[in-house]
Amino acid sequence: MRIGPLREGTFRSALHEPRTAVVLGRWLGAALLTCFLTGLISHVLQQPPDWLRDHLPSRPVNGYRVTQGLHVISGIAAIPLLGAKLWTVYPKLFEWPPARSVAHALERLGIAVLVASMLLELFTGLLNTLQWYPWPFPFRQTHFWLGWLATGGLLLHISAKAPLIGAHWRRVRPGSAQRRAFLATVTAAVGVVSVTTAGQSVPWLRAFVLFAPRRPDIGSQGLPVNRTAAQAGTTTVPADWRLTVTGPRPYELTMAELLMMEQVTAQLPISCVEGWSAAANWTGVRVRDLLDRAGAPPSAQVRITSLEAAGPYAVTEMPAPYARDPLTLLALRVNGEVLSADHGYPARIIAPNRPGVLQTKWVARLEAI
Ligand SMILES: Nc1nc2c(c(=O)[nH]1)N[C@H]1C(S)=C(S)[C@@H](COP(=O)(O)O)O[C@H]1N2
Ligand SMILES: [Mo]
Repeated sequence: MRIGPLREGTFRSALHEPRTAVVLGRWLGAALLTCFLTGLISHVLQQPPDWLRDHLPSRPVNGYRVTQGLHVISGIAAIPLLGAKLWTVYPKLFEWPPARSVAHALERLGIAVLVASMLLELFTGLLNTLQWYPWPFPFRQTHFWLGWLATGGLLLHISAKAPLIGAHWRRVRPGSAQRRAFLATVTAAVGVVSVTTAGQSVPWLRAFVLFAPRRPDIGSQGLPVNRTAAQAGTTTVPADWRLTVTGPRPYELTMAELLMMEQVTAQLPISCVEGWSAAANWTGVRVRDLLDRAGAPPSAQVRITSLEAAGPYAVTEMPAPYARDPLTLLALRVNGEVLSADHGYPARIIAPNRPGVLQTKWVARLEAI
């Protein structure tokens, strides 16, 4: 049976050893933990459980910009780290005998689940940053559950390996030149993929955005556009467009009437779940003022309906903490100009500390619920 890679002495590199695995594992663990926690934040903001809905924080204004930027950067940094970690340990795949005991067999099965879910998780996440969905399942739910599976598998793996990790946590002998070179190469790879991606959310790294799908300063009116008016079928807005606001005292407003209300300007970012973010100056009417005028109670949530006929973001819901925030606007202008069709003309929602997907464009209707 001991043929091919199963033969003794097939793997000669001195780097297939626990100290290298532990050093890489620490970095990888830190990246994955950051990625998991920031991913949970993103999930909760997009789909809050009922008990949390009224307690979501609308501040800090840039909160989601930071957490989602970190989510994408740490996920991308994890890719070369995982590659290096798997390379370090892959001779174990050909261990002989394949299972020494039931416990050993279970541990190997656990590692199979861990590696498979981790690879799929990072792969789906990476493709999502490119807005490419070549699979039949819904991205967000799959990414969420795979995240739990991978993190659970990781915790089991760490506890199973705790004695080995402990034994190699501190350096006992000076590291070999070969290991230093390997770790330096991995560090360089992580640095390059992180820095060339981070510029999509970190303004002072903008010059290095090579790998990121977006440059946050390129697009209509100086902002990127994720879904254009042409894609959404909203290039022509009906001439008799009116904003409908429902509540105890429903009403409609023309654009001229909206412009007669108090106009507020706020600097707020669009923070896309795919990792890019960009700040802009938005001017418009406070959502709070519109709801008060309809007699909605302070605890009311708002259902926002777009002119967009179909699409996952044609209708969104905004919990009360955002609706009451004085910075949450029904924006009519961006950076001093009337919104372009691609940025949501005639009106769009912009709220602090919110995922970009929920900043609804081409708004037609606000319902206090
Ligand atoms: N009606 C509607 N609004 C939408 C979307 C959409 O598909 N339909 N896309 C959202 C997404 S994913 C993001 S990141 C932001 C992008 O805003 P921008 O195109 O104005 O930069 O708009 C959001 N608003
Ligand atoms: Mo987005």
